[in-house]
Amino acid sequence: AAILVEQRPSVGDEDLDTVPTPLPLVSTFHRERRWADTSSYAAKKKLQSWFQLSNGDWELGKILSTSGTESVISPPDGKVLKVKTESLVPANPDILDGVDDLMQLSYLNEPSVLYNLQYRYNRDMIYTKAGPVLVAINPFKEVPLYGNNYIEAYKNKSMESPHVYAITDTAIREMIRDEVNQSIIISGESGAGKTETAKIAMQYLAALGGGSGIEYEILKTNPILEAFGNAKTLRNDNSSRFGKLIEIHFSETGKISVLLEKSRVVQCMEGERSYHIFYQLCAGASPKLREKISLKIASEYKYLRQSNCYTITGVDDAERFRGVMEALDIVHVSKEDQESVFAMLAAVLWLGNVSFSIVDNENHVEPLADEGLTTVAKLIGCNVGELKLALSTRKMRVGNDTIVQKLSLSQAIDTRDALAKSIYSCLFDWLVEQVNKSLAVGKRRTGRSISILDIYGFESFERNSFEQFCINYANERLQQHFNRHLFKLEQEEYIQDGIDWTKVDFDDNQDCLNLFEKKPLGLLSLLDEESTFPNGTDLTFANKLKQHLNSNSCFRGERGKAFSVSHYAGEVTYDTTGFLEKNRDLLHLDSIQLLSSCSCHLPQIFASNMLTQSEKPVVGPLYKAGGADSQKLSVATKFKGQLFQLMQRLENTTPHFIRCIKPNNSQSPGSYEQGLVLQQLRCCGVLEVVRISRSGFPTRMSHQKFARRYGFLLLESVAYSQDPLSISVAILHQFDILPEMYQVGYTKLFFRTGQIGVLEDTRNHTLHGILRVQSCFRGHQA
Ligand code: AD9
Ligand code: MG
Repeated sequence: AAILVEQRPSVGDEDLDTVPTPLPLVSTFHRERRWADTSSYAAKKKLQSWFQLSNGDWELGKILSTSGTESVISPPDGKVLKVKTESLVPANPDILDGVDDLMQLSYLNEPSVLYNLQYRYNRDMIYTKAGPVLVAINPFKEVPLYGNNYIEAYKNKSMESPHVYAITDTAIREMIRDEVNQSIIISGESGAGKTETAKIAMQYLAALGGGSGIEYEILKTNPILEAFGNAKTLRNDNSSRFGKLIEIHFSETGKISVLLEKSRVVQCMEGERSYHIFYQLCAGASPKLREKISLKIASEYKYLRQSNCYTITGVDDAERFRGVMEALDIVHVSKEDQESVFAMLAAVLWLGNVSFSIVDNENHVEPLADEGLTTVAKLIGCNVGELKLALSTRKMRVGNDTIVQKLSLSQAIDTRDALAKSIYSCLFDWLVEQVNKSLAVGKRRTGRSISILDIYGFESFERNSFEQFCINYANERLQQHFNRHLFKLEQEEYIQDGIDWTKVDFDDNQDCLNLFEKKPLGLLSLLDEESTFPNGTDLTFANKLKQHLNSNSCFRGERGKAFSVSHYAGEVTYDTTGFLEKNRDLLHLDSIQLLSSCSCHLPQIFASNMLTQSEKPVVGPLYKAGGADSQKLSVATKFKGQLFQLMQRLENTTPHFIRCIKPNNSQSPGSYEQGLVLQQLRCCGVLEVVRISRSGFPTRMSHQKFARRYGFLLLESVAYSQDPLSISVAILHQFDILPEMYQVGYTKLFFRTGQIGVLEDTRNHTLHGILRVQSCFRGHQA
């Protein structure tokens, strides 16, 4: 080493001592060692290698020499550094820079993957394959990758670089080829680009539909769902606060199902916003509409004022409002109904302004009979007295008697907020129903479908509450679906079909799911149990968790009312403040009765929907809170139920996964933070996927299907009496598919990536030829 260093006069030994000391190996690296023996690699000096800076970033350097445990390495800036030999990670040759599938990398380690993605990202190639998974890095700017020319190119296969269009195209082809429903599952952190990606996939489907299809209609309804279901958060100016599954039935009808976070209506954090539609309405309503629904400017409303944020840079709320009205026209919501929708929104805003005063020496309260109260009554169509009563008392049944209980200030506020939330969420459900109805007009639901899932991403904030708890639980389930498909099922299939295969480990998140779902001692059960106790508080809930769950390795009790969960994507600390209230989400019968007595038709519809909902026989724990007359499912249980339904729908489809990655936390273009990207890659298992796909056999087909599909391509006619396997083998020989590229299982043939392409091409060409001949023939006859 000394000799080499001396050859560079500008660098002395002192320099070597002051260079940043590379960090020790990070724990995940034990895995990658399997892929490369670093010491023998480092011995081949002059090769490029990765070393880690003290800030954790990786840098490329040339190995100048290696002596035992130390190596001398020279990064491009001309410095010379001494590093621990074992900390070096082999780099790929330049020729592999920016490969479009990570499977092609000779050295598959974290820095190489990070570098490859960054290399592409810097050139606006935001999509990269990781075996079967598409990795999409949010550009935070417009990139020239979309539109009709691109769609055309992917459609006729003249373009093959990784793209959402390509994945969508594959889904369509597989749907037709295998006659199986497909799903495109888009995941990633908040702000990573899921919703945009879903729209891009829809664009492709819409273009294939030829411009009149259901996909266009769905695209056009987007402004409605985004206005009512998205909001500005600290992570994303346009954050979806609902999970969305768009189901497109070919070529019949589409359907959208959703799960909405409704607490945002009444509270949100500093710097965030409530749902876009409130601000759009306040900014964009015509003077006539304003007068009709007694609308003021956004800052007049307490619900909107609390977070101190009214606008989003670069977004014109008034203009968006016009877009929403157009979209409502498109889904055939009449002008009259639209006005009712806006009246309901105004009612929600005015409800937030209702305030209370103490009326007796037991601290019972009544709402002030001011502008807020009278306007709400006018907007929903009830009289002020009834509204006042509904917000300050609660009827309770004791034995056969009904007694009227007066409310304290905090009870009254909860009642008011619960009413506001339920009006909003009923409104949202009603709109989704209108959208679905309009999509279903005159169409029958048969045929195959493609579903696109865009669900809120994993969230971890400074302070995490009930909403994050639900969202992260949903993501945990989704992650399991991903794992199951890409690892478990894949490997099980190999083993079942008897092919040679060494098992690859993957991170299973079953323990974490058990922590949530186990009965009776899981997070959800304990939450529901505590919610039914009249004296249950957030603190007693937290204590109960610590008492029962401390032995679970995914759980950690924290100080006070907090606890932590080790999610697949990292540890999150939850603050239980507000958990019970949000989970109970009581809407007392008094409020429902109030709505049903209103003269306006939307409140009536809402009330009847709520009643039928709570009367429905439901599986799962029902509870009566505080002996009140409300009987319904807790929010968490309902959420879990909806989630299970969703997963069940997905289970019956062939999934295609898109992993969205957020390259920085500032929503700005051109910035790529290695650490942030790495953490996301790790937690979504991208590296493992590549490893397994590289060593595995991602394409498979039963002997029968293979023989049927390609048998006609055989040059020598193999007797048709022959069994499918013999025909298959004959095809494999004819096309010179190398023995290491496939395996013959008991029932299926397994292929390494890219093998089936030649066969498909030949088949398509041949078929095309045959069709042409046929149509010529018909032409002659005619
Ligand atoms: V959340 O979980 O709903 O909070 P998403 O849905 O993952 O989140 P979203 O799709 O809303 O994120 O993307 C955030 C922002 O990134 C968008 O508003 C765009 O400004 C930006 N973005 C994302 N994808 C693209 C893209 N392909 N091209 C350009 C993009 N900009
Ligand atoms: Mg979104």
